[in-house]
Amino acid sequence: MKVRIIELPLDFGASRRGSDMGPSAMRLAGLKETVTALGHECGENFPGIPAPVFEFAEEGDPRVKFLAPIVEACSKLAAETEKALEEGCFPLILGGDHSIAIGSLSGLGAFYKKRGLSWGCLWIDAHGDFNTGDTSPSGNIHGMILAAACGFGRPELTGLYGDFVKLDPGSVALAGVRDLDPGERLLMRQAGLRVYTMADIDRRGIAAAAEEIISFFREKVDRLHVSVDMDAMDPMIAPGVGIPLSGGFSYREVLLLSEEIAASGLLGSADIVEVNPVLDVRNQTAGMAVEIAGRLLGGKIY
Ligand SMILES: [Mn+2]
Repeated sequence: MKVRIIELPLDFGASRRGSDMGPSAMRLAGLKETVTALGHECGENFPGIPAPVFEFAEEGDPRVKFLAPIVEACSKLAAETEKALEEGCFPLILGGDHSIAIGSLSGLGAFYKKRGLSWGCLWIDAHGDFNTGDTSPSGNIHGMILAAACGFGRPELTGLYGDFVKLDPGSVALAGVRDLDPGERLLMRQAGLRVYTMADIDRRGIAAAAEEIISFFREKVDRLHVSVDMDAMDPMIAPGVGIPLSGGFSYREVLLLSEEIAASGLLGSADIVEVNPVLDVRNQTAGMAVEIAGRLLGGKIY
C-alpha cells in the first residue's frame, strides 16, 4: 500500500495549545519507520500544510473561535487529501487538534462523491464533536467538526471545499464516547448517529463491539475512514491530550479495535489528532498514536 502522511500542525480549535507539535512528536516516535516496516511505501507532504500562526490570528466570533484561519488551513488539507486519494494513496492525516478533520472529511467527501462510492466514518473519541456554534458551551471548533461534515453548523464549515453534505450521518459510528454536551446529544439523536459509549463497550466487551461496528460499516459503505482522537484512550496510556477524561480505552482494547478495523479491508484513510506533547509524559501519547497507526495499517503480532 502507498501511505501518504499529511501533516496539519494547527491547534486553533481547542482551548489548550500544543497539539500543533503533534506531528513532530509522532515523527520522533517512529511513525515513518513503523509504516515502512509493515512493507508499505511511505510518502510525506513534509513540511506539511502551512498553518497560520496563532499569536497573530484573530479569534473572531466567540461562538466559533478562529473560524477564518481554520477554514483557510483546512481547505488546503481537503485538497491534499483528495489528491492523495486520486493518486492511489492511503492518506494518514496528522493533527493538530480535531478541527483539522473538517479538511480531511471534506476531501474524502469530494473524492467519493465524484466516483459515486459510499463511505463511512468511525469517530474514535471521548466526545461527540457534534456541537454547532449555537450549542457549543466553549466556541471551540474541534467540538463541531463531525456535525459540520454531516451538514450541521456554520456554512463556512459545512460548505468547506464544496457546497454539499460531505458525510451521511447514517454512515457514522462513534466509539469511546463518555462526555456529551446537552445540545450536541440532542442533535446527535436527531441526526441518527450510531454511538458506542464506553459503557456500551464495557457491556459487550471490545471484541463483540468491534465486530458489531465493522458489520455496521460493511452493510452500509464501500470504504471507511477512521478519525482517532487520542482523548478516547484512557489518560493512563495517553496523558498528552487537551481534554483528558478517565475511563477511556485501555491499551489492549484500542489495539484490538484497530487490528479488527484493518482486518475488515474497508479502511481507506485515517486521521490521528490531539497528540499534545506539552501535556505529555516522555512522548508516551505520540508513541501510542504510532502504535495505533501501525495496527490500522495491518500490523499484527503473528
Ligand atoms: Mn475529537
